[in-house]
Amino acid sequence: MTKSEQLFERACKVLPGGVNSPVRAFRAVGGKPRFIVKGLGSHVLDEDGLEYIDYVGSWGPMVIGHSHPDILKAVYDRMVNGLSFGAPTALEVEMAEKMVEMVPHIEMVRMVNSGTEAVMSAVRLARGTTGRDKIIKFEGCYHGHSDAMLVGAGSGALTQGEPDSKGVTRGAAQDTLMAQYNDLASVERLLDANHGQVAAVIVEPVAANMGVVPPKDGFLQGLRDLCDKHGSLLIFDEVITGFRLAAGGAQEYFGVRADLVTYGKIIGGGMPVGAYAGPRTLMEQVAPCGPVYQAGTLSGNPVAMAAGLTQLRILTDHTEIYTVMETSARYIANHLRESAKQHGVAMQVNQVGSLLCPYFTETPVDCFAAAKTSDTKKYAKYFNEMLSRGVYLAPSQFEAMFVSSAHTQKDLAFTVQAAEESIAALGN
Ligand code: KE4
Repeated sequence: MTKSEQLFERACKVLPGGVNSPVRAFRAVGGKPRFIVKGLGSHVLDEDGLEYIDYVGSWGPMVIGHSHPDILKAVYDRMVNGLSFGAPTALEVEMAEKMVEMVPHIEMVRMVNSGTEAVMSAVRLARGTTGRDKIIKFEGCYHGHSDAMLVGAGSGALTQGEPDSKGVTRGAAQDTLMAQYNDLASVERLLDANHGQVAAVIVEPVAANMGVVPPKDGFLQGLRDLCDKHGSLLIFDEVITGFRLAAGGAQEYFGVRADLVTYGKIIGGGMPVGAYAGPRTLMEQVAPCGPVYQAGTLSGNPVAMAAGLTQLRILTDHTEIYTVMETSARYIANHLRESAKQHGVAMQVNQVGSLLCPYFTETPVDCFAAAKTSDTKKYAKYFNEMLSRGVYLAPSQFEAMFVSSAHTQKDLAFTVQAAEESIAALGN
């Protein structure tokens, strides 16, 4: 047995499924997860000394690569003076000021500890400020595991084969309405049928939990217009797209204003951080200055702020990173398409900014129903072929490839060569 296999055997005795988050268990792709000991730049090393080019990047946070020296130094310098106080620190102020500086249309921020917590809190704020109960989300979009969001969810919930989780009560789910991504009519029907009852529409500006599905032209602006018409708030869940598509996230990238925005991943620099943000009129409704309660022992943790703030500062000081990442992602996408064509493998490749995803289907993937036509068994074989060649992809068809600024030309060339060989192997 390999060291990873030995660790997984032990893990399964004390951790549900041997993991602390379902998608890590490799159940959608078969085989056993690799236990990682080190990350540096675009590479990770597992317990058996095998090295991989990493396109998971902790599911998005590692946008400038693992173990960036400036981030490690900031964390060290902060933690030697104590890890957590449960009292305000200057770093939290600097972090919020930085986010307000980078992101259009936000004036205030509240830090939390995960994307789930950010979404849960933003939904409560939307309900509290509108006095309305219902929320519209999109089938196949994932917004974390709070009860109201585990209805028709994507990401790990999808591959579990039980999109609606056990334990979510009818009461918790009844106010969550389901629309179809890239289908404005499905949203309008729900808004009309629930006139005056919809607090918010929550959307991933790029759906990155059903693979990667970009918004059709006019879709996001259409949501903005529908929300304005119906007095509902528009929530952009930017846990993945925030600070990744552009310094100002999807609002900047697509030029569409959201009322509330949720964050995670990149703003923690690899540490557990989430946040929700918006205009003062909404955010001042949050306790202690308003009636919408939300709290957290480790919210704004100074060590996590040191990591996240350093990463944000690097992104704003080097905005060329965004062009570099998009160019790298487009390079991989184009080569995947060429290899699939060369070997007669049905493949669609969606790419937006530094996010991309290959689907094994003849159907262009512009919605959840199309994403589900992908041959997930073929994805599993492709995943394992790539893993065996030293390229670590998301262990599920319904996730994204995360390209970072740390992926070098050598990494890209290696990746597309491995992909060409892996795709060729699919044909056999
Ligand atoms: P967390 O609670 O996992 O920090 O964030 C939840 C969340 C919210 N919104 C969006 C758009 C998200 O993508 C996520 C979490 N993303 C998944 C990856 N698709 C996390 C990976 C995992 O669950 O282990």
